[in-house]
Amino acid sequence: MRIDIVTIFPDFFEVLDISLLGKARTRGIIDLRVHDLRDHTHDRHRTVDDTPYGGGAGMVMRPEPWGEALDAILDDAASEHGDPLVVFPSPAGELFTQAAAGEFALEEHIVFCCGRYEGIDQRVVDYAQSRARVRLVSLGDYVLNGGEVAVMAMIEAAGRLVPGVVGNPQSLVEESHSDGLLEYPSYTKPAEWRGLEVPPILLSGHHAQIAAWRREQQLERTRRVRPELLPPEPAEEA
Ligand code: 6GU
Repeated sequence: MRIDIVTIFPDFFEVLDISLLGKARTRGIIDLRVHDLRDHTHDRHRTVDDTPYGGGAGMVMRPEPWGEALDAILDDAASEHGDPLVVFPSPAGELFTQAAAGEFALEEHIVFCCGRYEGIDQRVVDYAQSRARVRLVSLGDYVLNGGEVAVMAMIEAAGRLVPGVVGNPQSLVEESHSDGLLEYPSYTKPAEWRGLEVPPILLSGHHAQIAAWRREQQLERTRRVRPELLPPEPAEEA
């Protein structure tokens, strides 16, 4: 899988050299390339932003450097990688969910465009749409200063679903959101710690009862903190 990131803060992504994603890169499973948007400016101050048409607070990212950066990546990839997806992290986008992470993991080539300031000139999105499939994706209902942290989260969530990145595929099946519910609580040795005991059922060796207990824990947790994830209760008879 090829991933390109365009940003004014390329150093942000150095952490992707470490951990599971770093290993996937050295092993050639993920080909990740980070690009400095300012390399596509041509003025002495390497300007990437300007004041918004129509007025208002903040600055908007100018379209020209983005157009050049996208052309360079998409032209370079055209022969090698099929049908790219261009992702704009944006609080105005669709919600990034486990399902979206799973879809990203199936892509051959994703280009992440990290906006800063009040956003990117809308024509950049329109232009990208003329060359590739485009998705605007939000991490949640809060505002970050830029797309970098959001892209890091999306790459981590999608990257670990790419075959070969996570060692034991079963660990992907038994985690929060994989079945639409929150994960059950986990315990390891010692069986008693600071007066706190591991639930005895987990020490019983009764696999079916353990599975049933874990399921109940998942349902209880989900009801308590994320009831909107549960299927709607059947309506009462009149
Ligand atoms: Cl993807 N970008 C920004 N700037 N803020 C966000 C976000 C993305 N998702 C939630 N807040």
